Amino acid sequence: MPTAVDYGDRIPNNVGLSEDRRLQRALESWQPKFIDWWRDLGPVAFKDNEVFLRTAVSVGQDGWANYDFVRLPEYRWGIFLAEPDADRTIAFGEHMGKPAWQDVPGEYRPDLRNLIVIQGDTEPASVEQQRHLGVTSPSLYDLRSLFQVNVEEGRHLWAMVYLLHAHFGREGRDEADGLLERHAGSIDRPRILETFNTDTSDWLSMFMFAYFTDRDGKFQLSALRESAFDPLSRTASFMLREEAYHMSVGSTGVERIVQRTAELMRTHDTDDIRPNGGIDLATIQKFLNLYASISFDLFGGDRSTNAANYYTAGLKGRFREETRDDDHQLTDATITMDEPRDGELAEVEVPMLVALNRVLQDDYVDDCAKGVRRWNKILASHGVDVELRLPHRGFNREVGVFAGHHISPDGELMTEDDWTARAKDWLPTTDDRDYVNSLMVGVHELGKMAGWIAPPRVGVAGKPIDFEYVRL
Ligand code: BYC
Ligand code: FE
Ligand code: FE
Repeated sequence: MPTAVDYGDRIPNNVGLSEDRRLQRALESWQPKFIDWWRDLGPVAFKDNEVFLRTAVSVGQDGWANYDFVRLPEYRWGIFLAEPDADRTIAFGEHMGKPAWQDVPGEYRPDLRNLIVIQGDTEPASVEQQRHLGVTSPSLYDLRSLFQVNVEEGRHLWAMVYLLHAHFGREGRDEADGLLERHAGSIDRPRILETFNTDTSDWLSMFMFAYFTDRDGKFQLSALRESAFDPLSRTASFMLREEAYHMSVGSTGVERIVQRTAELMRTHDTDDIRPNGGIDLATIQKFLNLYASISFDLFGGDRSTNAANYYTAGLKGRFREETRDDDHQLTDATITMDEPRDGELAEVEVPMLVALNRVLQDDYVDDCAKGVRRWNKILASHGVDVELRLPHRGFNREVGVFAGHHISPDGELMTEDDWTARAKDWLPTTDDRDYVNSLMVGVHELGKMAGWIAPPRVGVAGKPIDFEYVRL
């Protein structure tokens, strides 16, 4: 299978699409639906401006992407799988040691299809959630970042649609259509996971989403990369390479806000920097609490027989499965986790197999904490003695063992009344949102930056920060 991407085809790919006419025709008939969807529900502003974007040109380690000016609707969305490993064997579960599957075993068809549909549903959802953000971008640099993330989420949709068309027959084609029919926030046909129906219409939300929610993408894709179904593994592998950039948009975005906030606090010697046009730390913490908690929900139930079945079948592994020195069967393994019991949080021992969503979430939380530490270093370097913190896992949860309980960001189990009375200190209020929205005035002049965020440290692909990333 070629490493280089074939841009000669209508659909760029490295899967030899031109050798499978049926599949090629099926995907070519889906393509105009995708383009219509992009026009209707993709970015609303700067629709036809040229944007300095990276496009994948190879799946090899070096020089896999190039940068050039492209109009968004003309972006070459394609199908790229990481290089195959002909000797790849299954790393866990009951089929461990056997060759990875190139096709879907009949017994696992419904489960695999389900996982692929759920993954695929999130990708266009995020584009829909972010569609108005171009209007209010704090700079041309940020406008480019947004569009880069958006086109790659569009490509991630292609990655899942390819699997559905190539491996799931008629049902797969119907599901591929469904991915364009559900919409973020729609009353009648919402996106499958609730987090992808929420409002992400300001840039503080955008950066928190890219930090916390795209990072769920990293961990879910890492678990799918372990899959015995090799095409899924290889496509997840390549998606992860793109994903790194999305998370960096989030982490540097929040970092730049924190930087600006700290500067304003020092200059004006006050926490109350709203009169100076900054986003106060209390507001940043509330948005952090919100996006962390709705992203914790994306791991599914803390106890999940689905997760156990996926693992045993070899469909979905753990983060970096091969680096774990256990039997990769987990029939006797246990973990301890906290959960609400008799009015308090208790440590309970649970078979690891049914707690795999929690195991993945543990790795995710460790990863989330790294950025928070970096943001706190910036605060400390400005002499600010307040720190940002990740909320407790049980805070504000709708899914899993904490759902229905009322837990503070510090992890205190409370009555509903007490929790509700304090919620305004923990989550963005209407007033907070109004204030943040009042700052969302697009800055699209060359070299200019909105006042509530510091400039980035470096530009993109060796270009200066004040480069014309989007041609106006
Ligand atoms: N909302 O056993 P349970 C990304 C359902 S992000 C609504 O607890 P399971 C991206 C569940 O479907 C990564 N429903 O959970 C980021 C099940 O329904 P059924 C996306 C939920 O199945 C930013 C029932 O509740 N990828 O890429 O072990 C921008 C009981 O389920 C939710 C994936 O998620 C929820 N939050 O785990 C762009 C990977 N949670 O089957 C992109 C694929 C659970 O009883 N998905 N339910 O009808 C999965 O691995 C699993 O489906 C989940 C749920 C981890 C999501
Ligand atoms: Fe994605
Ligand atoms: Fe992403």
